[in-house]
Amino acid sequence: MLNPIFKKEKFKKSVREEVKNLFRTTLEEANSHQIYQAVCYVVKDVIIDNWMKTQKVMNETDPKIVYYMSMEFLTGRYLGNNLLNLTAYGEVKEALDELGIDLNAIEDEERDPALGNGGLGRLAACFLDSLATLGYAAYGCGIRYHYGMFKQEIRDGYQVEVPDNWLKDGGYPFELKRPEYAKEIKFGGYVRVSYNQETGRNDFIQEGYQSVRAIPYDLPVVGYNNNVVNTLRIWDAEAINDFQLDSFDKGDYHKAVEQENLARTIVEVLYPNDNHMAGKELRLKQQYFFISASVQTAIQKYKKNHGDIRKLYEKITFQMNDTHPTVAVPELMRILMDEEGLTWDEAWEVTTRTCAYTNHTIMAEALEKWPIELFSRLLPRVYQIVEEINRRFCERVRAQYPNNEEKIRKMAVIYDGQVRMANLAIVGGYSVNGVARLHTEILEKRELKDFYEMMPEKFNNKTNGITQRRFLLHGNPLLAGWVTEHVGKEWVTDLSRNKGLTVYADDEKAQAEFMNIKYQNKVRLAKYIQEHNGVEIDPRSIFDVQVKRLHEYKRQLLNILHVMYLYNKIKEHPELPFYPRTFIFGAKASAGYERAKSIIKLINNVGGVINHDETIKGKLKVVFIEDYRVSNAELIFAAADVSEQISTASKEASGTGNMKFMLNGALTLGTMDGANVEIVEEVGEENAFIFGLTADEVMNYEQNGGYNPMQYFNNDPDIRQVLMQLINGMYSGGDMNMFRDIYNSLLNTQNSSRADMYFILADFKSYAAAQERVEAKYRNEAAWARSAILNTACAGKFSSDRTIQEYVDDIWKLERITVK
Ligand code: 26Q
Repeated sequence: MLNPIFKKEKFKKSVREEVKNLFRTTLEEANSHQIYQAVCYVVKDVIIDNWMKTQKVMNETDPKIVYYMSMEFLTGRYLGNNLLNLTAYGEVKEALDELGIDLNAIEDEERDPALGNGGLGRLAACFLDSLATLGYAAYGCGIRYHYGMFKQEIRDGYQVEVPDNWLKDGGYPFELKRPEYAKEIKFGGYVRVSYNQETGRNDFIQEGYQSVRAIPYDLPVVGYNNNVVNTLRIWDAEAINDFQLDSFDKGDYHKAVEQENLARTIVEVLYPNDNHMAGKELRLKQQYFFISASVQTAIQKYKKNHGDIRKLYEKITFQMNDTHPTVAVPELMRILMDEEGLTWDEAWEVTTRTCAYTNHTIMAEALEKWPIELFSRLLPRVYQIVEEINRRFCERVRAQYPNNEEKIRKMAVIYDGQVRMANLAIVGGYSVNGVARLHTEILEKRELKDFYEMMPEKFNNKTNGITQRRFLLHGNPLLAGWVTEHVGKEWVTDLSRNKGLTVYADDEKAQAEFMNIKYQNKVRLAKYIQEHNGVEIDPRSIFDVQVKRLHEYKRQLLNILHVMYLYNKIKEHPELPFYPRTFIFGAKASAGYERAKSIIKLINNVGGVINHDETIKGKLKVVFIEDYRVSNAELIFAAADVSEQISTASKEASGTGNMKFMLNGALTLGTMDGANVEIVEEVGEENAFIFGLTADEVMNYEQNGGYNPMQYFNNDPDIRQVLMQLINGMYSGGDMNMFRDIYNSLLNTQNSSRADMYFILADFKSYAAAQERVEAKYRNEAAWARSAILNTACAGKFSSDRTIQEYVDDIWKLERITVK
């Protein structure tokens, strides 16, 4: 049911009013940004009504609530998505049309909130969308970074990081500051123990600490067509600068200044590391800051309506998005014991029935470990609790596995001077899940084998998903309309309906329509690339796309080396048939990741040479899309023919881009890694291009000390030619050193067991052969169209609605709410 506010005449009047109130100007004189803001405020009015209604229903029906705790929420823009979920997009578009305003242009005025790095942060955003749409009570808990993921500019082929000041000119239109829910967060100092006559127990009192005030800002999470509005609560920091220091420090000017500093720095910026642990003190402060605030809030809310804190787990679950929020375990223990007066055993019972942990990686360099010195200095009371958790757990391990120190070495929470957050999360929670079937198997059989053997009941798989509302309904309106024509509108909340498209896979008319829509989307992307990158590309060429964070394990390097190889082939054999191909890249490298940055430079330089070589008659193009982010991702997925998912098998826990491409009818070119395995299972191997070593093969090599890439260099002239071109100046204006580090990483490094750690040369030929199958298939338009339709048809499993329902059934046990 359309809210009357969106009736065209009413809506137009409201926008006029809003422009007048906000900017003291008329609609005719307002600029696009002002109109964008006015439209947001009109939409926000509707949302706030539903928000309050949802709150009311929650208060009345008292459902169990999941708190999804995450250092990252990569939401992307709000306006378009909110309009769609309110089912008002069409009406608003028409109303604005009548005013001579283009809704797309208005949407483009919105900055992307980029409060996340990549997969993990975007997953959190998809989950919130599905939770609200399915009608489950949920809070997202996160941080209001003042600077999100940096903006990427490419200058002379190099990545340059530009700060992302997403809050500049007056904050964000959809957020709501809630100062009345502020919480105090304490850092440092020491713990004084004092015997309490009344309780007969010790009190633990933190003294000499510094503190900051955590202020929540709420963002609405609008469910699709169901009046539900959940909350994403992100915490900002303010100084407690009224000099109300605890009694020991009265008048301590120096300390007051330090506290101001702490407040200013703590939420200043998102760490731009993806799949890599930065052991920085400030990062641990950020973690405790938002976790303590969120846990305090959850307990306070629970106590409003419930008497017995021992039953907290009946109404609350804390889902920890990777180990980053794991300090929730000891923080909950602390509050239950020190503030609520529970015994250790009582508090442990509650905590281990409330907390649950999702693992997103097995890569050693991403596992969070904190030096005891740092952890105990920053969080003295929390550290005491972690020590006791560790002591009791080791006791259990020793009882179950006598004389087996190997078990302690692997499973202890504190070991070798470090607090191991994954172990803490596993021990302190009731659920441990991986994010794709293969990934969970690797956790159970290898990485977390000892834990799995000791507590198999905790382990489960939840294959990731994506929201079809952003990545098809919003991002690809043409295909969304086509799907609706063929299977009805229900796919928007039930993606399994796409299965109904299967019968059209061989239908000539359907194939032509599908391919025409893909073509229109390729034209749209070509225009974007022309405008933003100044490169002209041919929408009739095959669009072969790899967009994701830049990481060696994701193997953008394999892709670009293969492009260099193709270029050699075309130059040597200009007479051979070659179907025109455009290789499209988009990727940010972490600021300190030098090799990743060199790979970006290499991609750009290869593009620079190939794109300007007239002799190859436009057969090959390479483009690097600057500043890959949620908003341009929507355009990119819609326009892709080939989805590059080429990680070293076993390294990519799931991948979620792979699902977005599939939904938009791209064919996967990938290894048997992460969720690719399940994608191929759904769509059939004949509708994808699979290549390369398997996860078992890779892990076996690794266990036996690696493999020797030299054999490929010595025995394969194509590979040798491409590698030599890294150091002969061909792509570096004669500079033989520009790409030498990349070359070395693949070959010698004095130590062959650390050469080509991601098996690029081992997989090269198999990849090239798969690429030939891509070309052969594309030449047969009917065959390609058939496979493309089947990809969209078989994407149902990969809706985050399905994923969330599994979390609800197996882990969270929530009941649905209904609003109005
Ligand atoms: C840790 C400590 C200090 C600083 C930063 C970090 C950090 C930050 C982000 C560590 C890891 C991340 C991000 C990880 C991530 O995005 N993982 C991806 O999660 C997706 C959702 O499950 C999966 O699909 C991807 O396979 C996985 O790589």
